[in-house]
Amino acid sequence: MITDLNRQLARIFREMSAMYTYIGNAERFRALAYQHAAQAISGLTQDVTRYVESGTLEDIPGIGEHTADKIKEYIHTGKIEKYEVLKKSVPLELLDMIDIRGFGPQSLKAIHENLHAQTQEEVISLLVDGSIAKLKGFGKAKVDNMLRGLKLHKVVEERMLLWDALRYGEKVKSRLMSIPQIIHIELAGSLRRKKETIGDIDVLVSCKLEDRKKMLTAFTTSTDVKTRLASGLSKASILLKETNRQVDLRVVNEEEWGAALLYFTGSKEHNIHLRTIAKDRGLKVNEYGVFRMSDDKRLGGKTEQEVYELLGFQWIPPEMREDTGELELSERKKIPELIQLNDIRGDLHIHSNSSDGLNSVEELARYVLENRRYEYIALTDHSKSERIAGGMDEAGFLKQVQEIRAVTKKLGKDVVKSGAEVDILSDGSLDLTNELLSQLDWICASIHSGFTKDITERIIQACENPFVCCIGHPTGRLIGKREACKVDWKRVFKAAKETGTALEINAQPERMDVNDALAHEAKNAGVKLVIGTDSHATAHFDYMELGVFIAQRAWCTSSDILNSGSWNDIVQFRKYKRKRMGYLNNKIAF
Ligand code: DGT
Ligand code: CA
Ligand code: CA
Ligand code: ZN
Repeated sequence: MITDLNRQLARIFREMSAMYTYIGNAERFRALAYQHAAQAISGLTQDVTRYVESGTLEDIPGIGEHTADKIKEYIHTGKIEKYEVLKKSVPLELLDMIDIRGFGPQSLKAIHENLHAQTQEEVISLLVDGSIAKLKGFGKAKVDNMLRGLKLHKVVEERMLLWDALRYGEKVKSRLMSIPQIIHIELAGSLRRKKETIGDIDVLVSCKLEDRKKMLTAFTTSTDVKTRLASGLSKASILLKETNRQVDLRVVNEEEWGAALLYFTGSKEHNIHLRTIAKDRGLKVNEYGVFRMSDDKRLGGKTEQEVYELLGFQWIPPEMREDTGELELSERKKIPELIQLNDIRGDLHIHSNSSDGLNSVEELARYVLENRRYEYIALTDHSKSERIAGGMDEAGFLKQVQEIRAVTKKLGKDVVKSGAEVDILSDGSLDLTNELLSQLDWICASIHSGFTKDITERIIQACENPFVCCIGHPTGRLIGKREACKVDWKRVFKAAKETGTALEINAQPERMDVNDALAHEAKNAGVKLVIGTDSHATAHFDYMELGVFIAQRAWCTSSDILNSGSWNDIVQFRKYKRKRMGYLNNKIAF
C-alpha cells in the first residue's frame, strides 16, 4: 500500500534528485541520496509518519540523517525549504524531460543556457526547427536519438500505464461506492481488459431512473474532479485533478447491466464480431440487451453470462476479449481456465540490498513470511558488470548464500532461495562463472547493455548454458522510453523449448516484458513462462498482479506458468535442463 503522503514525498525527492543531477557532478552524491530516499519511500508498506512516531525513520534502508530531517520538516511544515530554494535556481519544468531518452541533464542544461528554453514546448520547437542541431555537441545522431525519444515518450503522455490506471480506477470506484443511489459499479473498457496502456478510464454504474440526476451531480462535483467535460442523464465525463486524466461514466438500468457491461468493456473488435455472429442467428445485441430480430422481443441482458449464453457462447474473461480467436474457442466451450493471482506460489526475481534493492535478506524473509502466502522467493541480485547497480562478483554471491543459510536457520523457515540475475555480455557469454552458477538455486540471465548487438544470438547462447533457468525481461523495452529489441522470436522460442529454459514475464509496470502477445506466442511454442516482479523493495511484490494480467491476456493457465508450481517443481525443471544439457549433478569439474 502506497499512501498519499509517501507518494508526495517520493515525488519531491525524485525532483530534488533530478535538480541535483542537473546542477552537475559536484552534487552527484546528493542526487544519489535523494534518488535512494525516493525509492525507499515508494517502497514502504506503511505511511511514513508511522516511522517518525516510532523513531525508526533512519532504520529504513535508503534514508539517511539528512533525508530523514527533510521528511520530518515536510510532515511538520507542509514543505521542504531546500526544495523551494532549488526550484528557483533550476528550470524545473524542463527537468520533467530528464527521463526521456536523449534528454539527459547535460543536454537540457546546454539547451537552457544557450537557447534559454524554459518549457518542454520550447525545447521541442527548438529541436524541430533545427536550432538545437546547431549547438556544439548536438550532432545528427544525437538529435535523431532525441526525436526518437520524444516519439516513444508520446505513448506515456497520451496513455496511462496499466499500473497507474488501476490505482486511479480503484479510487474512482471506491468514491462512487459511497454514493447511495448506485446499485452496481464496475470498471469497464481497456482497464477491465487489463491492456498494458489505458487511454481513459471507463466506469459503468446502474441506478434507478429517478436517482440518476442526484447520482450524476454527486459524481461530477466531487472534490477530485478538475473539469466536467460533459454530462447528460446517461453519461458524464470528467478530468481527474490528480492526473488530468479522463473518466467516462455511463449509467444504465439494472436490467440492462450485463449487456451494457459487455458493450462498454469492449474491445470494439470483439463487440463487432459478436454482433455479426448474432445477426446470422437472427439475434440483435446492443448495450440494452439481446433481442429477437423477427419481432424485436427482448430476450435478456441482465448479466454478461446471460448475453453470451443467449448468443450461443460460453462467458469470456474480459482479458481475452480482443477478437483474436476467443469467440471461436467460446463457441466450442473451450475457454481455458486462466491463471489467477492465488495460483502463484513464489517470486523468482527479487533484488536485495546486496545489489540495488532496499531490503536485507532477513527483512525480505520476514516480509514474505508475514505478508505473503509464498512458498519461496529467489534472490536474483545483479552480477559484477552492473557496477552502478552494485553488482556482485562470485565471492559476493557465495557470501550471500551463507547469509541466506543463517537467516533460514534463525527464522526456522526455508523460504529464501539463492540466485542471480546474471548479465548476458555483449559476446553472449555470462558475467559469472559456471562454477558459481551451478551452486545457486535459480539463475535468471538478462541483457542490460549493448541492446543493438546480436540480441537473438546472445539470448540463444544464454539458453544453452546448463545453469540458466530463465531469460529476464527478454525484449528490454521500457514503455515510453526504450523500444523492444529486434529479436528473431521463432528461433529464441525453439532454443528455449529445446534447452528447457523459461522466459520471464517481468511484471515491473514500465517493463511488462514479455508482453501479452509474445507470451501467447511463447506459450503456443511450448515455452514455459515465469512471472517475476523484479522487486527492489517489498512494496514491489504487489506487481505480481500485473504479471498475472499479462499471462491472462496471453491465455495462460497455471500449467504454463512455472512459479504456480511448488519449489519441488522448480527444482525438477532445473534438474531436467541440466540433464538435457549433459550435466547430471553439481559434482562436475569446470
Ligand atoms: P482506451 O480507452 O483507448 O484504452 O480503449 P477502450 O477499449 O477503453 O476504448 P474506449 O474508452 O474508447 O471505449 C470503451 C469501450 O466502449 C470500448 O472498449 C468498447 C465500447 N465502444 C466504444 N466505442 C464503440 C463503438 O463504436 N462500437 C462498439 N461496438 N463499441 C464501442
Ligand atoms: Ca477507455
Ligand atoms: Ca472512454
Ligand atoms: Zn534486469
